[in-house]
Amino acid sequence: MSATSAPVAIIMGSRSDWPTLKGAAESLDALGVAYEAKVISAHRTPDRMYAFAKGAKAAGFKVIIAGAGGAAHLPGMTASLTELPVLGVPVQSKALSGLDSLLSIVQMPAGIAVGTMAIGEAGAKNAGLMAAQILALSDPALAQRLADHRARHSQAVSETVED
Ligand code: RP5
Repeated sequence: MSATSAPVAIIMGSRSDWPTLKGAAESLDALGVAYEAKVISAHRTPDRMYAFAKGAKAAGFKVIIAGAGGAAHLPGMTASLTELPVLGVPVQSKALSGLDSLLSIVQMPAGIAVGTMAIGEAGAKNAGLMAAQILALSDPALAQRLADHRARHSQAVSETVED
């Protein structure tokens, strides 16, 4: 895998996951954090998943956001192949509304960690924020942008119930 200047990789099992995972991209855009987005399926492109996960740290990535739906083994399999932190986003499935995705990602046996987010767009947006928070531990300028972002988020909440 070629070197990257983006600290975050957003990977997903299908192009059909992008409408959900772009929530993570939007959070990262808002905070000025670069990312690369790729379609990598654990069961349809296992060799691509293996090559990506094994090479991700050496390529320069610091955090991986992995989204998938249904039998969503992409986050756990990726986490098993890299020491980088992996944030799993359960994509809302047609059959079970994402409960299948959630349980597939969240129930990791002890020993390999995946940080599991909420189902769907909220989970993807929060995955972007969490990735930025991890990076901000060693990036004071990003920490300040995060603090400003939170302040704006808070200020947007009106105390009154009517306009
Ligand atoms: C999973 O199957 C993907 O993560 C996606 O959420 C789901 C459906 O994929 P498509 O059939 O739309 O490609 O692997």
